[in-house]
Amino acid sequence: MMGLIINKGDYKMSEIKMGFRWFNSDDNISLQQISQIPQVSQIVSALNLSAGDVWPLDAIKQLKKSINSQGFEFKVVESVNVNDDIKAGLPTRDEYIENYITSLKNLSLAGVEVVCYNFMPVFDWIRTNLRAPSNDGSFSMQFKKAQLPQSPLKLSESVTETINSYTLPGWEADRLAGLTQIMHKYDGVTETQLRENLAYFLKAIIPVCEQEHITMAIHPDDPPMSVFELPRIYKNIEDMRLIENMVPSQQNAFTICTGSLGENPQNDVPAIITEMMSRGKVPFVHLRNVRHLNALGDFEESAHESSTGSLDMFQIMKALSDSGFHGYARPDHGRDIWGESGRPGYGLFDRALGISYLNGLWESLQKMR
Ligand code: DNO
Ligand code: MN
Repeated sequence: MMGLIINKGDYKMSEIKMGFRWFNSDDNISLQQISQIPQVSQIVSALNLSAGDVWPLDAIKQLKKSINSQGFEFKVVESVNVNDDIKAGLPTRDEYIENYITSLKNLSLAGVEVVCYNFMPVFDWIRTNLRAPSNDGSFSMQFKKAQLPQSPLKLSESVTETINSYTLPGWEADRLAGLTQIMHKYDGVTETQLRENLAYFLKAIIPVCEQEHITMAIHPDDPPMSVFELPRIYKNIEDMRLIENMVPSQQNAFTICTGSLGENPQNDVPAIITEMMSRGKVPFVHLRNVRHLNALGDFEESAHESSTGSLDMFQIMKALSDSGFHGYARPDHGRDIWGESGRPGYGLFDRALGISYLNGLWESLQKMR
């Protein structure tokens, strides 16, 4: 009879600390609602500040307090956005880097361990349709290269119509007003130059991260290709190796976003996980599926289940489990289902379904070990 008792400690050789992204005072979802999803221990959040502002310690502590008061930990920040002057390598970058360092020190004082950021010029992730209807009455996001207009302003007009009062990151009204000017900052900035600018930034901040025990986790470019003729430098495993070598340090690491990398059918996501895990470079993962529409890189965001998309989520979870993952994870974008129509990709229902599915895969993998 004793043999039937499964001692959790026997199979817990890997551990996934599951989180949920929460947009703080800008979110229509409450922490209490999130606390009703089984097995979520982390809130992944950020202060709603402009890229380049210092994150004040008081405000961080207040955010932490509200997160802790619902029984969650606040160990992962997403994102501390990098000002365009740093990405474009302008002379003003040093001032912004100083601010960034102050923010990192304050985050460390509040117990934050992982900082997710991205190095995409001008925009964050981009889609050509934020609310494409499916036959079952759900809505999902799509990217079709041929539908990308010449000008980003045209895209913003067409996509913002569909998303109530929410804007995509990087598409805020005040930024759009100065968009032409921001785009001009990148005149002549090639991929090589952008890489040099990332290296400059990392060389300044990673020694501080080593002291403060903060791991930087860069998020892939989404989609993993150049858009609006802007350079993009985290699209595949080759790019990741280049970023790793800019500053060899355990603190210079990656957010592996299975959806963003997996949008390119050429990217073998389980292999990327296995290689980067072998060097301890995966503190944080975003888990989501995508459905490839063709070989050009067009895609639609599907539900998390393998059967609904092009990625094999079992093989992805297995790669994490087999390589001894002990980090933080969260479901990424979901569809809009059951009449929900809030922030694109970040509704409550489909992400909660996603977590339950991912946790199911994880439990089986651990018990089978
Ligand atoms: C896309 C999303 C993004 C991501 C930011 C990170 O896959 O996860 O919103 O959070 O680009 O800086
Ligand atoms: Mn992601």
